[in-house]
This record gives sequence, C-alpha cells and structure tokens, in this order.
Amino acid sequence: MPKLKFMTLARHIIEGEKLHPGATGELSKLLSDLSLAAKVISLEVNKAGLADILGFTGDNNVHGEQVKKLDIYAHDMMIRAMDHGGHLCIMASEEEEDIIHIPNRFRIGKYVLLFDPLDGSSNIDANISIGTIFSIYRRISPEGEPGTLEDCLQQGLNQVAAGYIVYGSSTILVYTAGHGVHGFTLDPAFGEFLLSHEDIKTPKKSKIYSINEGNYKYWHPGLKKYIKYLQEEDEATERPYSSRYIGSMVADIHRNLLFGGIFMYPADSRNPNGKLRLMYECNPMSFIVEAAGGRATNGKKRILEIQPTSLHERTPIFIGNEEDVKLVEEFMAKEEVQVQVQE
Ligand code: FDP
Repeated sequence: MPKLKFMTLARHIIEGEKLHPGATGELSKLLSDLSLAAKVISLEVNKAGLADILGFTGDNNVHGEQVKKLDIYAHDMMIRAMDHGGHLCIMASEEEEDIIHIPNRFRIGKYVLLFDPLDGSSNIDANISIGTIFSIYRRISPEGEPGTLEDCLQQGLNQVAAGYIVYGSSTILVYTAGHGVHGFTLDPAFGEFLLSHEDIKTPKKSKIYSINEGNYKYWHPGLKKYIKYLQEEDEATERPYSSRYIGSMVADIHRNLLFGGIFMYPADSRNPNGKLRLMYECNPMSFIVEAAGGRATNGKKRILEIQPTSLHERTPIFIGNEEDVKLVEEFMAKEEVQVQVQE
C-alpha cells in the first residue's frame, strides 16, 4: 500500500477549499469547529464506565458538576462548539424536539447544521462503536436573520457537506464536501486527525448484509425473499453472503463503506416508516455513500430526494453497494406486483 501524505484534517479542508474558486473559507472553519467537538466527545466516550469506578455519587462528579448521559453530553458539546463561530444560522439535533437558534450575541451565518450527537447510544455500556453524524446545508431564508425550520427541512440533495465520526478501536472522522470521501484517524498523541483513508470508493457489489433479522416476521414479503436469496449457495454470485449487524448504524455503514455491504433498516408491519431518522442519520449517510459510488433508497425512492416535512421524521433505508441495493428494490417491487394482482 502506498504511504499516505502526512496530512492533517485542517490542512485537507483548506486544500479542498482551494478547489472551489470564490469560497469564503466559512465552510472550512465550520468543519474545523466540528472536528474540535469530535475530539472532545471522543475523549469523553473513552472515559465511559469510569464514572462508577471513580466513585461519582448520584448525578454529580468530583467537580460538583452533573454527570450527564453521554448522548446529552455530546449534544451539549456540539452546540457549545458550534454556536459562536459565526457560520451557522440554525441547528437541529436528534436529541432536541425543536430547532436550536444561535444566541443573539453571536453573528448569524449562512449555514445550517443538523446532527445526531451519539448514534448507536444503546451500545455505549458494552464498549461497542458509536458515532456522531452531521449534515450541513446552505440556508434558504434571507441572510442576516435568524434561521428557520424551512432551512432545516431541505432535501438531502442540497447538503453541501456531511460526515461522521466513529468512536471505535480508534476514532475516525469521514467527510465529504463535494470532492471525494475522505477518512482521518485521530492520533491520540498529537490530538490531530490525520488522513488515513484518501478518496474512499465503495465496491459495486458486496458479500455482506446488515439488518436486524429479529424483525423478520414483520417484513415485506419481497425483503424476506431477498434475505433468503442472500443465504443460498451460488458460486457465481458469491453467495451465501455474510451477516454483520452491530446495531450501531454509523459503525455498520462505515464498515460496509470500506469493505462493501448493504445496510438495511426497513419498514415493517409494526413500524411503517422504519426506525432511522431522515434528517440526522439517513440523509448524511446517503450523501456520503453516494459520493463514494454507492446507492441509498427507501426501497422505491432515492433518500436524498425525499422532501422532509418534519424534523424528526423516520424513513426506511437500504444503503450500500449499488448492485445490492438495486437487487433488494427489485425483490420488493416483484412482490408488490403480485400482491396487486391478487387484489
Ligand atoms: P440506537 O437505538 O442504539 O441509537 O439510531 C438508532 C440506532 O441505534 C442505530 O444506530 C442502529 O442501527 C439502530 O438504532 C438499531 O436498531 P435495532 O436495535 O432495532 O436493530
């Protein structure tokens, strides 16, 4: 493997900006602020579990501060890192019901930030990889005024950048701002994100599928057939596939992005819109996977083309390698036709 250039995230962002004539540098600064939040959250995630050992009592730690659940900590940290840079006009977080305004004392900028502060948080206590996901849009409301809900409810296609940080065996930040998908690993000694995965391209076809099979009974008949198909033996199509499901979307998709794989969180008879959130999870991950050459749909429609109607809406998602996602769509469409014919 050729050695990568010694490139920090900060330098990479500045170099990327030079590719866009007329860029003001605001997006670069915004991304740098985000990487600072990621470093702080990473440090705190690595301390998970120590609160009990160090004898924190009740809700207070040794400094007399409240011990917060990690997802609330990450939510607060994102806001603290991002509200005063002068680049944002509005934010929204998976952890908060309403839009988050920029305090009056700070400059109001032209970008919109949506984030899931800690995805996969039910895995924290088992030391399983979790992550932060972010999505950046340009505002559509007039500049200089506070941002609005409409600024947040844009189609995923309008994203100008998106990324995620996985807190795993190491901390990695992956982002795209329209010139490829790049991954940076946090060097704990320097406290810097260093380029480790340049211009990530996901394979066209894979051998891995990721889905919560416990929900099998409630799935669409076409999806049931597709999963059974993946489990059959056939050398030509490299079946059976391997099943890999961490239950932490950001980590599952990161693995599939690198090695190839399809991740699915479908609709089922109990949850007609699936489980995952369009604005905080599906749009940013779809933007990244598409930029790496993959595909992401709700089974019928491209995720990035869904017009959101509310901040916390959910959508089914099929995301990963192009051929695999197309195939599951075909399986489901075939069954749809049969159901209609029977009716
Ligand atoms: P979690 O509930 O732990 O936050 O976003 C929700 C999410 O995790 C995803 O990260 C994950 O892929 C999914 O839920 C897991 O859901 P199931 O437990 O239903 O499989």
